[in-house]
Amino acid sequence: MAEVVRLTKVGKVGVIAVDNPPVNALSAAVREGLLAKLHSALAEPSIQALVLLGAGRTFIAGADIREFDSFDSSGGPDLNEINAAYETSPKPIVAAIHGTALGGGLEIALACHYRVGLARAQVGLPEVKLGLLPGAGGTQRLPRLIGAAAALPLIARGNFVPGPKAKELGILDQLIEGDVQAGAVSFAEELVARNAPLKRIRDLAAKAEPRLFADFRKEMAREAKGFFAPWKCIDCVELTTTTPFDEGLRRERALFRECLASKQAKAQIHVFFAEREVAKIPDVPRDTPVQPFAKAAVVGAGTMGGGIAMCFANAGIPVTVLEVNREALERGLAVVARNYAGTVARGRLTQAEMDRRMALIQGTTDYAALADADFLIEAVFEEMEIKREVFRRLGQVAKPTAILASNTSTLDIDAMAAESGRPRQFIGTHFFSPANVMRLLEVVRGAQSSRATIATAMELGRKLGKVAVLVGNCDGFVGNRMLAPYVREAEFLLEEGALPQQIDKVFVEFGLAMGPFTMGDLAGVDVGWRIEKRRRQTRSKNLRTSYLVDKIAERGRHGQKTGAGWYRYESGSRQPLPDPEVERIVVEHAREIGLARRPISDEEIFKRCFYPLINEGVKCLEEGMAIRASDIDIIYVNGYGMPAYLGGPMWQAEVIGLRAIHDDIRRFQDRHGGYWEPAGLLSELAASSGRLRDWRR
Ligand code: 3H9
Repeated sequence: MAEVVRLTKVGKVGVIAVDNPPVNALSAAVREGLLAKLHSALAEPSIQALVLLGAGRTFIAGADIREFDSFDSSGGPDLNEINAAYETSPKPIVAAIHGTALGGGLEIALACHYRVGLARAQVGLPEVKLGLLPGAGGTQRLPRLIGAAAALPLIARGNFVPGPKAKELGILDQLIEGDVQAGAVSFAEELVARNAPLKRIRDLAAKAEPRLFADFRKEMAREAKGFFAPWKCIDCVELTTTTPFDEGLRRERALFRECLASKQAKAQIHVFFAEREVAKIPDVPRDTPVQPFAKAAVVGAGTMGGGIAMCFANAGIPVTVLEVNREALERGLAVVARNYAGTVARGRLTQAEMDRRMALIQGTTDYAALADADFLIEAVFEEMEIKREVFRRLGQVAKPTAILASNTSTLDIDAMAAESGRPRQFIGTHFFSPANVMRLLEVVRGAQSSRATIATAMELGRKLGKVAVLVGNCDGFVGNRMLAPYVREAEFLLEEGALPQQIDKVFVEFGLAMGPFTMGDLAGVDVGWRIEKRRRQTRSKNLRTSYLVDKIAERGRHGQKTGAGWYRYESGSRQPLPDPEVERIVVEHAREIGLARRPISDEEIFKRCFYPLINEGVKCLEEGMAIRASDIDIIYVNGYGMPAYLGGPMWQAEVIGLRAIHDDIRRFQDRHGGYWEPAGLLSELAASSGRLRDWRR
């Protein structure tokens, strides 16, 4: 078997190369190899200095995350032991970074005496994104090297630093060009030639302004709300200013273990792997040819159309936006310009960059101007007749190879595909609002979408910086379909005795960005109402329907945009305020339908709303609307304000227990009948103690 760590000699320099594809993760075998090769090199008198590098496309991307389930029994030496051996080596060691040096990979580089890298190298301590902290000295060495102020955000946010910035910060001693091994070897030879000192970061003192940590904790309050690891990261960095190195290292490891044992880390690691799984489509192999998309078109310059056009412009793809008339077009493009100007004003975009992006967006009122587009997305009003008409026109003008897509959030993709006359080149691309901000893209597979069309839409998502999830064609697709019963039960609970603020609080405390009524106000009460009215047309008369939303919407309470919905809003504020008027409407409505309101517990609210959402997710899975349970989690983490530390609804289902959920659903079925039928797959897995995450159709 090929060695995962090799030692070769270039003149006086020993080169230790880690070769453990795909990312040189620090598996037990690699850790063993790193120590063994160091000992060999130290014992070899002709070697005077060492270079540590990674074979393949990365340096070392960190600990082997797959070994974390058996952290103490995975075998091989501990990373801290390896780092100590490298740091105390009497021969100088240079880490040579040509790709990513992440987590434990950067930690070992920090234990080396010098670091050099290519401009395209990336370094970082992303452990926090896995619900962890750097547990092999990263929190103790990086602040000592570059100062606590610079190290804090890198460790607590986990962002990657490109080579030139790493040089500027002092993480890299030198940027090199060309072959990384050759550059690092001559750097090492020079160290030997001038008898350079062995720079050991552990011996440096970390400096920090007195207010640094208090200020940074304040800065992180919102973005790290509910998360465990970022706060522990900050604690660890603070230790460098108060505690000797060895004691700091011990405390860091204790906190690392605390994180590793947490539910949050398990959920976040699940999300990490789920994000990688989501791109894998069983019947669309990775090498499926992708059609080039040099030019795009968007029909509709409303909120969604404008946002989608911005996505293309942000990715450097020219896009033509079509509207029915000049006024609507100009209004839409003005909103786009205002959005960009806001980003410029906040200092997050240069004026020149804004100008470049605006220049990529062309407006038109003439369908003929869309003839050269490769990918055309419809984002008009959510009405089937209007959409059919758009696709009839697009089918006529688009070039023969073009792919047509609809941004519908609920309507039947196949009905539109039929209208376009090219169902094989038809697909759904469901963006989430605001389209230029939200990461999620549901790619909706039509009955006849070709593999190339699917592969192209998934690739487009990646190009636009989205997480694309392939779903099936059903009402609401996956995300909104699951949301429907959650919102339905929330409205029933209002009738039975709860108020919007009580229900929302339960879900905010659970960790969601907002509860169902704040979400309804944000999306527009009228929008949900319109969808509900359409669904009523096909709903069995035996099923309970709430008409409460009609009473809110009919009063013009359409949500944030009208200053009132399920809440009221002060002028210019997005803060939902409980409204006595809503309470009056709710109480009056309950009286009218003859329901005696009762106190409702937070536990009932949680189960009544969240369990049907899970149940619907399981139905999506068994019907093949989602490929795997973890895809559904990705949808909720990226598009529905569920924090990664909850892992997504399907992950949560297993945390709570499928059996417990199933039994509660049965109990609700006895009490409320109707909607409360457990999904067949849920019953099956509950009975067999099976796992959603292992289930495939
Ligand atoms: C740590 O270091 C803890 C220490 O501080 C303390 C210890 C005591 N392990 O992302 P890709 C797999 S925590 C195992 O598609 P890319 C990945 O699942 C670690 N597997 O490639 C995928 O598998 P598959 C801190 C890993 O080019 C394949 O490699 N480090 C690991 O788009 C390709 O991955 C991190 O958090 C791993 N560490 O991006 C870095 N990493 O083909 C995590 C990847 O079966 N990694 N895999 O689906 C990354 O950020 C990206 O993978 C990277 C490459 C940027 C490196």
